[in-house]
Amino acid sequence: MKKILVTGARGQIGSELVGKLRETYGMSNVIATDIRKGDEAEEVPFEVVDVTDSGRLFSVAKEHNVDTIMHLAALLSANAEAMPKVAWDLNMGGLVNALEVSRELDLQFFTPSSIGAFGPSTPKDNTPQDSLQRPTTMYGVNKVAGELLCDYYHYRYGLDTRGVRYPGLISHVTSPGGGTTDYAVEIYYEAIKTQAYTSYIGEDTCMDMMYMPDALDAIIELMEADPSKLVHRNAFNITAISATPEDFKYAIQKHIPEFELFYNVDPIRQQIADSWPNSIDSSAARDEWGFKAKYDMDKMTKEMLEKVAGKIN
Ligand code: AKB
Repeated sequence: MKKILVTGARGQIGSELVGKLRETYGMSNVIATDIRKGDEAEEVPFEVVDVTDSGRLFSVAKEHNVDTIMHLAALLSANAEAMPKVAWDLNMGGLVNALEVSRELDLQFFTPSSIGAFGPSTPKDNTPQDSLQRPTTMYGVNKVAGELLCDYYHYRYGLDTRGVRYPGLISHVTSPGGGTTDYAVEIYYEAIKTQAYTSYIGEDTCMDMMYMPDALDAIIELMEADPSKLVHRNAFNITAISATPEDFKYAIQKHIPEFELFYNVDPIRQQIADSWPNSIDSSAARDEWGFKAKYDMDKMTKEMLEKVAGKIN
């Protein structure tokens, strides 16, 4: 049975991953940590940890006797572009601290990369697992450096590091905040609230997306995968849906025919989106550890609209 410490546990992925891990491995075997204190009613174990404080991270990991770190604390792309130095300090400083703690305590390690690790010179369609990575955003620079660092800790120290490149993640539980793909979550809330949405991403811009349950399953499946089958270790391309804002509109209109989509493009986020792939090839993840998404656009849209309506109405 695993004993897992999750950083960034109150973020978009962490707030759902902790519950899923507790269902799978037991309540007391998942230590949620975040820089933000939880509310009183929050389920324990929970510890306040700032990942840039390596001493604190080490002592919490040691005290709880964990065997795995899932390191999620990071700034997303648009926030990282607005605060590049803060992003460097948090995204790289936090990662190297989490890797060092894992090395010292010999822990299994997971951290996500992103489609943001690709850049304008990467092949845009069906982007291969191993491809040109010259991103032009601070987030992308952090993600490529992070992928390489995780590979380095594996080759240099034999650490069991694993990771995926996430597309935009869509969830009705916790909003993302500060990402380029956030429109794909906001659109569902506005569809329910006002039957209209103004997208800051242009109508023809295609990006990969995934519904959160698939994203969570991917972590558990990869961490449980037989290491002898893994040719890659970190930064597996995974995807479920390649879509433009117009594709979301058509999917939503199947349930809310009066839904309207308008555009007011934000040049900064559009430039980031334009530097990312239209679609990525996830065959390495499928072949090496059996990744397969369960949600396509229609299945996700039906569930998102039901869940968001249940929250709002
Ligand atoms: C973002 O938009 O920054 C993230 C990502 C694709 O990594 N959702």
